[in-house]
Amino acid sequence: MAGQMRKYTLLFFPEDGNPQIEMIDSKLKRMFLKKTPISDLTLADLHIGNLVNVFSRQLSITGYADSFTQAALSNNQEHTLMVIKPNAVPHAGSILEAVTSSGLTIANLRQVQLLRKDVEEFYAEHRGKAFFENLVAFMSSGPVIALDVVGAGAIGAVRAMNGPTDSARARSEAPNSLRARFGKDGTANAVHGSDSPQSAARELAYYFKFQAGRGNPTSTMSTNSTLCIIKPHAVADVGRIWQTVVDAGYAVTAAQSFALDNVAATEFLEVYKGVVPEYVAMVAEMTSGRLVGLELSGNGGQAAFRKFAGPMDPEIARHLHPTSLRAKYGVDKVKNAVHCTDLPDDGPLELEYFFSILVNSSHHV
Ligand code: RTP
Ligand code: MG
Repeated sequence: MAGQMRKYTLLFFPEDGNPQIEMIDSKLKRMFLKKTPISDLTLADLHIGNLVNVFSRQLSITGYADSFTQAALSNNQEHTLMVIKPNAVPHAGSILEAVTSSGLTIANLRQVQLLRKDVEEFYAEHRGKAFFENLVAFMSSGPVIALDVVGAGAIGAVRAMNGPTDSARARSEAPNSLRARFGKDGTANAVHGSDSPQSAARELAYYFKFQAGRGNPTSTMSTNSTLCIIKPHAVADVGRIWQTVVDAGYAVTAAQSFALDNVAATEFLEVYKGVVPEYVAMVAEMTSGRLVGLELSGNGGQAAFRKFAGPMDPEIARHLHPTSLRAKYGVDKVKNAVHCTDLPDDGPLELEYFFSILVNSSHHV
């Protein structure tokens, strides 16, 4: 959106559950939006790098307006890199659920296949150690899922959740930790967490630097695969939805979070324009925050997954198909948890739109 970028100072007044906002045009130093109640914005949405939708206007949060805000908020908004290692990828849903239910937020997510040279770079500090070769072989043996995790004391919280490095020790000393639950041994220990703010900054850049993040996306674009979008409102439930899909027999062959701007959302939802009365609201939902795109493979592909998603209206889904995703996680016709491909012919196109076009486009951040 180069050329259309405007900067605003956003003032947020929490006011005990009746939040209000005010916006000032930074360049013109003029009131842009006078103090107005807003129902769907919370303090937790306001972290650097996040996208929020304010009265149909998509805003990207780029920095703190003053040092007071920085001091008050930055402690609550520590970022850390978490990696779900190859042996734990089948349990990704449960691990994501553990992260979010501990109060942390998943700000970004990417499933990639690392090459040996990528792993050697990431773990350069361990080069020469006895376990190094084993570690490189293990980390490049299958896909990993990188997570940008945000929240109060996120670095320490994730390391505590992960548990001791050695899985056997984790089982005896921290039986509820992720390494106790999903780790195999000293090296195949399920998860990684950054060990300091400096490591977190380096490691987040390693995976999430736009167009230079290490590792190759894993999408197959096969005819037996289909797109599943976990809509922004449902991302808080990403772990449970993910695990439900995997337990039903689908393989997650690609996963990435995307933040669509209006151009991208309009283009992607074009087929619904003039057909579905909720079209405008659907575009607004798709741009209201990050979504998670999944490529699901096997188990009957597009047609079967569409049934598994359930009828568009969650109310109807709860009557007709109570075990469907929309029955379980949907709120209404627009916030209906997931988008699935409706027309069989669109299957490959929709997959390509996300996992080939958008991943390289400036219309998502
Ligand atoms: P991490 O960095 O992954 O959170 O784990 P850590 O700090 O607890 O462990 P670190 O000593 O930094 O080692 C990095 C990773 O190398 C593998 N490793 N294998 N003796 C072994 O077999 C051994 N020791 C370390 C593990 O995958 C460990 O997480
Ligand atoms: Mg370490």
